[in-house]
Amino acid sequence: MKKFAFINIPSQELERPPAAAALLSSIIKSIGWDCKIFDFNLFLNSKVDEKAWIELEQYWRCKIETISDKTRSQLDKTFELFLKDLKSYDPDWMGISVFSRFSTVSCYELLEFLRPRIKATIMIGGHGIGAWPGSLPNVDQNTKYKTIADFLKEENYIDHYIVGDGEDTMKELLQGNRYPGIDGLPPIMVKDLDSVPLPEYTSIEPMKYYYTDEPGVYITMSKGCVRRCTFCNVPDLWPKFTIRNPKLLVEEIRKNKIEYQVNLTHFTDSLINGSMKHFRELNQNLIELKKEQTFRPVKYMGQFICRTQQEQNDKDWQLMHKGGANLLVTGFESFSPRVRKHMGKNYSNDDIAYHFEQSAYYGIKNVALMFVGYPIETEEDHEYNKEFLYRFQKYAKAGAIHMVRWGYTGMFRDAHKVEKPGNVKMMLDPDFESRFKKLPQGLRDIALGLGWVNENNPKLTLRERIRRRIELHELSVQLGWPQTRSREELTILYKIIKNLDSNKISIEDINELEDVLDFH
Ligand code: B12
Ligand code: SF4
Repeated sequence: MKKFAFINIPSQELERPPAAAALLSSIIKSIGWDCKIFDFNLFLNSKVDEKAWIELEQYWRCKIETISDKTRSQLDKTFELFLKDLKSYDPDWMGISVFSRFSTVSCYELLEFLRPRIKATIMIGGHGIGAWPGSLPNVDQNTKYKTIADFLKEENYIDHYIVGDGEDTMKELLQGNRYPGIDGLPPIMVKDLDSVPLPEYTSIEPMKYYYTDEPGVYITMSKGCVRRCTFCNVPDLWPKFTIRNPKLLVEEIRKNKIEYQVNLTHFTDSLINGSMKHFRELNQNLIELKKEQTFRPVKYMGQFICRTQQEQNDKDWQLMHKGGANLLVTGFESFSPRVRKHMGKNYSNDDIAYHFEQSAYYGIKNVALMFVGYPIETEEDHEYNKEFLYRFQKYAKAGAIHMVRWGYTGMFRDAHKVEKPGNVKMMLDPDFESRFKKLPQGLRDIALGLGWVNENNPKLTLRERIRRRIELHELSVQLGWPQTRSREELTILYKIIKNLDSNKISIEDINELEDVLDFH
């Protein structure tokens, strides 16, 4: 029997087991192979001291270019121990999961160590493999290759890479077939989510992870989105909305409770209520499951879209409550109907009020995602956002709004997506361009993403966007709204605004930008 070592690497949260490892290992087993998961992220955490861990986290995130000798020695020792474990398994193939672009440095380091020491055929996959290789340590301004994956393949660190969804593609590659997504072929989405086997956590039990309240797992109900908002990359990653049969989902939730004592499901979906029909069915099936005493504590959280009152009613909220809805991460984005319409969101302010009213009634918490400085946003639109804070303050105080995030102060990598004839024509401030010349490309793109002006709304300069962001922050604090991760973002914005007059924004000022502006 062929053996596959599936390796999970930093940087990833240690709150729950890695979803890709649990899912793809199960798929590998379904074709008759043996598969063992090696969570190098957790392994490393158990082997190095706290100081080294913190330094390494910075290193993985490209914040520092080298690590201290002490940390290096701990890392090298851990690599040796990890190699021992791997060798005792003696895999024919190895797969490394590169979760995001913050996993590329660790991927490169691990491969540099493992490649000469192990015979197995190596593949990589995950969202991070499309990142630019210039940010890797000791890879000088590597403009020859477009992505980390190309670089690693051409320089013989790996044998194969898979772009996009891994469910079908990995199986095809292991069976020796050519298939979209493999080694540079344009990818396609997973064909049928219902035929994918259920994930397994046998060697990565949820209890082993550093959960905040209680152990949980990630579950994918759907991929893609039913909308195409101007600022969002989800429709680019998954062009078609595809969803799993609710019965199978509940089977997975049941299995996770019985086998791993897990009550909490964290859906990875861009929106869990993308199809109202499926969502109702899911809740109905969960209500059935929860009739049995053991499953009563089962609950879920996930990203949500605000729906109009024509699309839902009180009964839907009751169903959600009974089905175990616990926390909804909801992108309301703006309280200005005009701004929302431009974004591609069609609910009204009354619909938002209804959403909060129902949430509060049924004890369902919300994280409200809001957007400051959208390209067509005027002073009047900004006033609407302030009104949002006054109008729904009672829900924030009562806990129905668990947190608000005033984020994304206007970063557009793909400016043409928000451009609409007549009201948006994006321009890059040329001065920013020259100022950011020396930054690594990945960071430069992000920094430049800040420097836009909409020719048709010229008053909305970077300075004005930052002013609005800070005003909303101050008002949120004054009204007692709990907020998410704002300290780092505001520190950067503050540094930028401080230096805007002298036009001396330096790399140090915006070094942490990537961490704070591109969250979701
Ligand atoms: C849950 C989640 C989080 C959680 C938990 C992350 C964790 N486990 O540590 C939180 C909120 C903490 C988070 C943080 C971040 N996230 Co996040 N996150 C997600 C989300 C919603 C689900 C991920 C998931 O578990 N999916 C389910 C599993 C099964 O899928 P998967 O891991 O993507 O794996 C699939 C493929 O990638 C591939 N694959 C994966 N590994 C392998 C390995 C091999 C060998 C092969 C062949 C294939 C393969 O096959 C799998 C099945 O299709 C995704 C969006 C999404 N819907 O996928 C974003 C997403 C992955 N996150 C993203 C980003 C940018 C981040 C952050 C960098 C944000 C930030 N600025 O801080 C951080 C980075 C994480 C870190 N700690 O450093 C981006 C990644 C884009 C990119 N190219 O880098 C995504 C795609 C969101 C987006 N719309 O852009 N994230
Ligand atoms: S912002 Fe939300 S609703 Fe809009 S396309 Fe992205 S995931 Fe879908």
